[in-house]
Amino acid sequence: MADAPVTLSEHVVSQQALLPTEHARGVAAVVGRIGRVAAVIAQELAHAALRDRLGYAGGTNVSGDEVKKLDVWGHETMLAGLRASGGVAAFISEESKDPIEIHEAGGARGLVVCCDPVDGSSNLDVNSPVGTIFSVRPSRGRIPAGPAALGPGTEQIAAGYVMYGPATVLVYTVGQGTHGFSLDPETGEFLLTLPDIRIPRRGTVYGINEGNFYSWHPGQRAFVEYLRTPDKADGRPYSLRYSGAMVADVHRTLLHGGLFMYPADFSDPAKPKPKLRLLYEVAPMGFVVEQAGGRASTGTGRVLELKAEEYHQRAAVILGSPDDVEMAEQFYRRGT
Ligand code: AFP
Repeated sequence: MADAPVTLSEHVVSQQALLPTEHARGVAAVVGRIGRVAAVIAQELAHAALRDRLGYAGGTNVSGDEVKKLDVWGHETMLAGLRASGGVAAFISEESKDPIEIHEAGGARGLVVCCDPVDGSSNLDVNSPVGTIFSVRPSRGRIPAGPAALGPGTEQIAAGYVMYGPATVLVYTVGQGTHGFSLDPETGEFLLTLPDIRIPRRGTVYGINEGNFYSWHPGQRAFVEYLRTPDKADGRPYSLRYSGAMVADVHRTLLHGGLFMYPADFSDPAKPKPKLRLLYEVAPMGFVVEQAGGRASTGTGRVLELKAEEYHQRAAVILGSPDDVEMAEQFYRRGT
């Protein structure tokens, strides 16, 4: 008889031994809780059009994005879930300018969670994939706990994402490989379907918003020109796939290899302007991809070594198959 599938809760418990002792139980509780919140978000997304939950809430968030009703609802739902986990000392969310301190869970064991509850929300009105991205760090007893999130991404002790697509998939790491689960809509349970994901060394697909081509760094432009120049023996041209939701583009890259890139806007070379947020988009995805054998770079350095100076800081990212990311860095070094 086939073995019963491993549930997310069982898997997280089995990973506890790999975590620093003081955080093992807290991380298991937080990741398990994010899985439960994700199942609720998946349900809400499926019913959103029927319940008049699509469209704008009015106003913009701290990053200047127009806020959707589901962004607000996702933030409140995630906050309630993390509060209930009992282990979260601070919550940093795309939808809140300042960290939300949760005093009852302070102390050395308290965790800081950075999260984009509904990432890619501009896809919602056209029924295309969206996601949740999360990152967990130790607070080390700091009060307030929020500033503990500003260290380099190497301080993350867990990270992952949920993709709400044809199926809902949760992928996470605690620093010992990257593992994927599919939501069983009948039971609300996430079941292990992608154990120990390994990204191919090189891919055949790249994902980037090519509409921004003329505002990129010259090395970035030269690299994309190279990817689309035919050379059969070298496996080029690469195919272009881009969904507008980082989670969907990273998930494809993780499974099939290749690249996801969101480079900075270099229209003013003295002041390059990246778009994606470091704490709850770039750093957690960097951790997940590295743990699957991939690489995550800014074009000139490792993403996980970037330190944030503020909570909603932005960073450039080129992530994916290690050989492809290495190639991108070579073009940045050459500059053309
Ligand atoms: P929204 O949540 O505002 O839709 O932004 C999504 C996102 O942060 C990320 O998920 C995408 O990769 C990226 O922005 C898409 O940005 P462009 O629309 O500029 O390509």
